[in-house]
Amino acid sequence: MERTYVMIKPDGVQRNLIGQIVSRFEQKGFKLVAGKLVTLSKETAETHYGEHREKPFFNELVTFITSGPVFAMVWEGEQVVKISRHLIGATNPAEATPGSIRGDYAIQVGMNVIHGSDSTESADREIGIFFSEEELSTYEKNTNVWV
Ligand code: DAT
Ligand code: MG
Repeated sequence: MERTYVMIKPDGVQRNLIGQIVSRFEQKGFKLVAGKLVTLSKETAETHYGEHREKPFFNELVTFITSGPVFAMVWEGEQVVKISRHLIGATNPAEATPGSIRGDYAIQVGMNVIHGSDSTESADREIGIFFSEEELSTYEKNTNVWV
């Protein structure tokens, strides 16, 4: 079954949005496989955002993402990577549709509340950065047949 890496950024944690955001993924029908509150080191942040190393906003991004605890999660389900990106909304909250997480909770592109993997390859890579195999729970839900 497909898995994705989702991370509530320091602004989302500080603004008490963990519960509401987790609820959206639960209500959609996805399964929580792992979750923890963690403060990223500079090295972990630079690895996670490695694809943006040459971008002008890279230093600002690393400073922000390491500024306080993030809530790191792994969610599982059919097409969870693509559907999570829809739940999350466009990178720039000014373009994110109302009803999406960024559309409802964020204003600035630099502080857009949440991260979600953009492909199954990114998901595998990012899950590997943040979680060990033992931290990923394998279990069945009785609602599987309905959702
Ligand atoms: P996403 O988080 O939607 O996958 P991304 O991978 O292009 O977006 O960028 C990673 C993060 O970097 C993004 O969530 C916020 C920040 N960022 C992107 N573009 C930016 C910009 N033009 N100015 C400032 N921060 C930016
Ligand atoms: Mg991205």
